[in-house]
Amino acid sequence: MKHPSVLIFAGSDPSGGAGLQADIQAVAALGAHPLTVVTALTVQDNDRVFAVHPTPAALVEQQALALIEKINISTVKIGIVGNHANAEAITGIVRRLKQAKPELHVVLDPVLASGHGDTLSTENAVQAIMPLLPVATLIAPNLPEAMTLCGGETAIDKQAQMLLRYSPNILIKGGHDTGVEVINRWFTQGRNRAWAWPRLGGSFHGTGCTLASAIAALLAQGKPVEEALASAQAYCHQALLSSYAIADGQRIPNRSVSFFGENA
Ligand code: PXL
Repeated sequence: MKHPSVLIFAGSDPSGGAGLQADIQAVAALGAHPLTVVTALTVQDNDRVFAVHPTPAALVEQQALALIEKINISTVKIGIVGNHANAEAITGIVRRLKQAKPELHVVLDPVLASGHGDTLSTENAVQAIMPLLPVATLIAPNLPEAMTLCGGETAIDKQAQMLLRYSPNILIKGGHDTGVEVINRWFTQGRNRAWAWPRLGGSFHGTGCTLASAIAALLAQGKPVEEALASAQAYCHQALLSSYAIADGQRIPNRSVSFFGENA
């Protein structure tokens, strides 16, 4: 029996708050192994993104091919892709994996901008990620992303219906809303569920990456989608409760927080 591996496509965040660095910590903390294909190098601190340099698409493909030819992939997690050519390359890899393993889970964090609204793509971010929507088995947008992906639609139920045309599971995350609770809504064929979490003060760098990677790590270990979503949110909440500051500004989720996997 081999350790379950999550194939991560993401950008490097030198601040260690978001992106690949966050993904590695979260996947490892929840008991899976992170395989990391770098899609972009970013220049940033814990608040602002100053530059994004996408990896050449051929190199994204080569990194992934070397891994998938040898290692069994339990789940795929996709963060920023950098540009459209990389999205196409990743889509090709995922389609190939799905041919061999149709039940493969693919978690897409459709990142359109950083927490501060800085761009994380060198092209129109929505057009860049479109090829990935139909290969995802879970799309997890925050509220601004859901609205933008759905052409300005503001009603969450309608956003979910539009996104369900692409993918069987949609998690619309309420972190950008106001109110004392953060409400995350899961939509799937035949079953919807919402989770409410106390809204914490302050702002955080890499919350979305942490959650999506935690979900992927749990799916990689065979957890059903609903259980993976519930436990990953509980873990993410713990990571935020014990977050720490490395400078003024956004705090870093503590992804090494001890977590025993109970559902909240
Ligand atoms: O949290 C979204 C995100 C994803 N990937 C990278 C990032 C960020 C936010 O800053 O820098 C590389």
